[in-house]
Order: sequence, then C-alpha cells, then structure tokens
Amino acid sequence: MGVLNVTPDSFSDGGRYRDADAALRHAVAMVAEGAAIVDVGGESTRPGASPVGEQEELDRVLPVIERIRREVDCIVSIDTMKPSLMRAAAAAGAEIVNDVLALRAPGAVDAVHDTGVAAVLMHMQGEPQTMQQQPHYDDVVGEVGAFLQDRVAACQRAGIQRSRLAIDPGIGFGKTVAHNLELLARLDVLAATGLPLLVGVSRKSMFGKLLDLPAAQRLHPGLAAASIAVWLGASIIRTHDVKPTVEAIRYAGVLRQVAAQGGRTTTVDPRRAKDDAVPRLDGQARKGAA
Ligand code: 8Y4
Repeated sequence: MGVLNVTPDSFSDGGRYRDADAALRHAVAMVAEGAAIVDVGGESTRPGASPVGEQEELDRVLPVIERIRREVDCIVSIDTMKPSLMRAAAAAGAEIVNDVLALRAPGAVDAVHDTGVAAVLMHMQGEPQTMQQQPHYDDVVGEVGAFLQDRVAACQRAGIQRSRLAIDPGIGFGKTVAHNLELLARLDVLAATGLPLLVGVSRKSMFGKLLDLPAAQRLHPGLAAASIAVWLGASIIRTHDVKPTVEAIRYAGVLRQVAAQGGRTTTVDPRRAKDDAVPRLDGQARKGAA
C-alpha cells in the first residue's frame, strides 16, 4: 500500500488542478514500482496535526480518486475518519476505507456497510492531538488485540462481512517506542486472528528515537521492520517508499513460505522438480513449473 498525501502545495499557484496532477503522477509511479493499493489521504493524522474541514477534505481527495480510478490499475483506499468522506470516496471508486479510528465515529460503520467497501481497522489510544502525551498499557499486545477483536465484532454485528475487514496495530498511534517494539515483535498474535494484518512503519519517529535518524534517513530500518512484519504474518505494508519495500517484502514473503514448508523450496513433486526447485522471487510462476 503506497501512501498518497493529497495536501495543498502552498508553493504552487496552479491550484487544485496542479495538486491533483502531481498526485496522479505519484500514484502512477507507485503502482509502477509494485504498489497494489494507493492510500489517498487529505487530512494529516500525524501527532499534533490540525483537523481539516469536511468540504476541504472532499475537494482535495475526490478528484484524485476519480482520476486514479480512470487512469491507474490499482485499488484505491481512502484514509479518513469521516463517514461523509467514506461515502463520497466509495461513490468515486475507492474500495477500501483506511480508518485510524477503526470506524468509531458515529455513522462510520454504516457508511462502510452501506457502500460495501472493505475497511482497515486501526488501533489508536487517545486522539491524534494528544495521543503521544502519556501512552499507557498494562499489556499492550493483549489490549490492542482485544480492541481490534471488539471493533471486528461491532462491524460484523452491523452486517459487514468479516472477509471485508483487516486489522492494524497502529504503530506510533498512542504508543511509546517500547510499546511499538513489543507490538512489532508479537505481530504473530494479531496474525493468528486469521484477518489480514496491515502494518505501517514507514519513516515513523520510533526509528528516529531508537537510531537518532531524521525522517529522510529512516528507509533502512523501515525495510527491516516491514520484512520482519511480513515474516510474522503481515499481508499489507503501508509505505512511502514503494520500490525498496516491495523488493524487501517479496523476499520476506518467499522466505516465510519456504519456512512454512519445512525448508522445502518448491511445492512441486520433488522427484520432478529439478531446476524448478528454486522459486522465482517476483511471485511469477516459472515457465514450465507446476
Ligand atoms: C513521517 C511520515 C513520519 C509519516 C511519520 C509519518 C498509519 C495509517 C498513518 C498506519 C494505517 C504516518 C494514515 C502516520 N499511519 N493508517 N496512517 N496504519 N492503517 N506518519 O500505521 O505515516 S499516518
């Protein structure tokens, strides 16, 4: 999942059209680099960011979603907490709602149910403005897991199919570095729910705090974290850096599959395997392989 921030370019006097044009080019590039999903966001959810008005968010994201749908072969997800945005984005062609509030805003569950889109349910302790002030857990993995199970149950009670839901521990959302590390180390616990697991670590401040790196230099630890997340069962990685992330996690995914097969590198009959025994790492079947 490639991140597409659609926030106004204050240095451009070309207005909305130039913003939408730049966003489209960014989406095209991310999909060419291997992104299957483009996550369109018009409101910053970073700690301390100021909320965006509803009309403003609509005006930013709808033209971009429509143009991506027309011109790019990918799934569009809409990063929003607002039910009205969810409905409008779904009408414009978005197929996933990515909600850092896990559909807790009044009307959000109904918006997802009524439009038939899929949803990513993310854990956050507190609210974006203040969540990093005093994060506290007695058992971070247990509490995040219980919250997500609760939200999944609420969605299912409202008629949303379980097959339309994914879960996300919300790295950096109301968590200390230690909480983030514990969640990432125990992702297998969340993966065991059987629901698709999304993880977003790209450029996050955890790396800055642990390794003393500015945001522009957090790619490598982000690739390590994304790879280990896939090893532990994550199936969607949200990232700003699509090409290196795709290369890292394709490898991690192959290695996970080989491990699950007890170290065997192929599922074809070993008596017939010969040089087909080594799988290709790009996910494509080898010519002539079973
Ligand atoms: C630099 C750039 C430093 C970006 C920090 C950031 C997640 C998410 C975000 C996530 C899901 C971010 C919208 C935070 N993170 N959605 N959204 N999961 N599902 N910060 O982890 O990228 S925004």
